[in-house]
Amino acid sequence: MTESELDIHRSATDIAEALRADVREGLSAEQKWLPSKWFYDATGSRLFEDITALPEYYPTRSEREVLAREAGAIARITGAHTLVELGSGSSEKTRLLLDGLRDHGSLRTFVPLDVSESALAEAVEAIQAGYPGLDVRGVVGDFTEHLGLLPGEPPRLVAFLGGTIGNFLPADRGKFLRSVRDVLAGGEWFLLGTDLVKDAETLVRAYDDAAGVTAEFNRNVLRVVNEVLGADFDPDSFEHVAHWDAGNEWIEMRLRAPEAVRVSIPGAGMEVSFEAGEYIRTEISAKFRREGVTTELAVAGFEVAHWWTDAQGRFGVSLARA
Ligand code: AVJ
Repeated sequence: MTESELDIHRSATDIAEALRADVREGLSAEQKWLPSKWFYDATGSRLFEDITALPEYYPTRSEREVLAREAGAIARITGAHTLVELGSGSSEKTRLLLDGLRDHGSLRTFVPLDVSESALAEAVEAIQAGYPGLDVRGVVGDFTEHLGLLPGEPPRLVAFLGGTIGNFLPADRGKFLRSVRDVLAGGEWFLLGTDLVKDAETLVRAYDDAAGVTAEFNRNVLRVVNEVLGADFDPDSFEHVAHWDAGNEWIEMRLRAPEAVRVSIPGAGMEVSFEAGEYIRTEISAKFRREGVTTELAVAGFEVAHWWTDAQGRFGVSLARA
């Protein structure tokens, strides 16, 4: 892996600076919170890969079922020359799309974008080895900030898979969808994966697995804050909570301090106190309904051309035209 193969929009100082700002804002709020993107250092990215193999975590398998079934159709409909994947992680499901586009004969460039440099570097290497002749341009960056810098020749297909759209608060979601629409020309494509509303038990189990992998993933954000900002969180003392908010139709992950504790975060110049039972909201993972997805895409300036789900109706994939 040579450096020129990764386009890095985030240096170590950028990262520390951005984390410091988020920690200062989120941990001084009345209801403490941290953005979920900070889960994904090398350890967190690996833990997330482990989550996707858990028996309780169905979204990855459900989405894969749809992509395996529809990749050929997606290639035929879009005829994309460039596949851009936002938050690509290991790019494992992307292979289904790459295979479809390659077999169709239109694919030239693949642009995976991810905040995790380690996950991206691995993915770029693996994809390059598996697809000789494909121009792979990895971009390390934050898809909320670096969308305008995407390379690749049109028509492009931007894929945002895994249900990661659910990690935005509703207002940010609208802005994000708009920003995707704004970097595309009319007639280009957006492929969006959305986890769907279902019974609470299935949902909560997917975010609170018996083996405790999701709990470790959740606590990893405190390890990241310790490492980058020199904080003295005791991650193991915080309890993992996965709460289904039926009103908002989202899963909320929390880290709960069972006892009062004071934490020092020198890199953010702050001390943070927790009362017994007080928690940090570390992630929301919104669940969707077909009508809601179609409406939100329309408001952002897309037209939904296709809607597919897995056989059990657990996960939805929309193909929308800009
Ligand atoms: C990959 C962001 C979609 O919200 O389901 C998995 C992350 N969090 N288990 C999700 C996650 C807890 C995941 N996304």
